Amino acid sequence: MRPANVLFILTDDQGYGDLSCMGSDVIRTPHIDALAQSGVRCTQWYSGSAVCSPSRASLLTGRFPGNAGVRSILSGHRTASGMPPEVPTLARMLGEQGYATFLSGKWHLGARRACWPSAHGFQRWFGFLAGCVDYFSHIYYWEMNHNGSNPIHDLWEDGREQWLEGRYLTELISERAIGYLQDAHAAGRPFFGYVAYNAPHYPMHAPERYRQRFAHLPWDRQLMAAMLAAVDDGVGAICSELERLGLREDTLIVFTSDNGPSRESRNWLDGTLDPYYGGSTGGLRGHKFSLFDGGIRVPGIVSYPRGLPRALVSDAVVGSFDAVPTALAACGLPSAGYEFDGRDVLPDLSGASAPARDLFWELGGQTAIRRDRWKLVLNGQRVENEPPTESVFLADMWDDPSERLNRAS
Ligand SMILES: [Ca+2]
Repeated sequence: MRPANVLFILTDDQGYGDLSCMGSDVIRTPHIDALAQSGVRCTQWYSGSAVCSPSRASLLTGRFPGNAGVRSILSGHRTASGMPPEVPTLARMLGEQGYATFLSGKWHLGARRACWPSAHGFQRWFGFLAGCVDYFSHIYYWEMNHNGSNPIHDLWEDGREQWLEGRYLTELISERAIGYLQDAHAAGRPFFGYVAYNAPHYPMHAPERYRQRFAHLPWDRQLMAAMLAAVDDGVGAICSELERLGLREDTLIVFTSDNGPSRESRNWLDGTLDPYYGGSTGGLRGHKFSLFDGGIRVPGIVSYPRGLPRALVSDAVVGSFDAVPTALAACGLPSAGYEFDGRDVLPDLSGASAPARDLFWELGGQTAIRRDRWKLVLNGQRVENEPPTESVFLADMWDDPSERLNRAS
């Protein structure tokens, strides 16, 4: 049997409700919906954190973020420290087994050279190192508005700065991902690809050709829908290329988001402080930055035609911390020797009943634990910079997935 390929496709600040197959009434994602039809769509998929860097560390290492050495959002200036290089990522694990490894998209796990993707096992990489860039100039403005530092150009390929001004970043990320998987195929090597779209993270930029598709929507939903349409086209192109190369059956694809939708007031990068409401949690409580489910329960799709059922909807409690051990299992490689908080969830996603376990999150002063039907949140905030709503909040997630009724009071 040919070795499995692995593809992680990550979006940024995409809410639980922001796919058409997750019930959105305005967003249209036919290619991602088709991906879900080709595998398992998870209704209780959790990210490792409610913000970018810790969530990405968890996805790439199979650990809860603190155990990967990343507990908070990392800075984006060129000397910013990042995830400790000694923490093994899936790129390093599979690279050591002869896999081609590549990243196309957002890194946000350290901008200094010692923390670059190449230091974490990615043999090829294209994209940017900070938390967000202008989608057309690829300049990181956020820190300029935040602490007065200069804007920083932030687009790279294999360690060399790339000047591709005017090209829409979402399309560039899709193009490079396809190029890298073509190169791996031409070299006769299995691959691990990490396609990390920064859409729909602010700044809210989308070319007119995508906005036109949603001209009937109010502007905030229009932009969200347009940015996700560009991602959806990219996912469709990647899947089509895998089909064309005869690789689709053998490729495990994990599609998810790094955290819930942003309601931050700095989305415009121009000094405007206007909370953005364009993303949807699908009715879950809280947003990005919150350890209520709106911040951490996100879209989750796992497609592996060779090893998983098709068109299955699963309510197994699983998440991004499971992606690495699951990928190793799909590749037929042992997990022994690695420290994981997640586990291989191929059995869970095939419909088998799995042993219960505790899931854990921490962010600033917030802590959360999910055990079976119960979820405990300590000092939970709904959005960034608001005081906690309650010091202790216990929810029955089976009866009350929106965390409305506090069973601890
Ligand atoms: Ca994010």
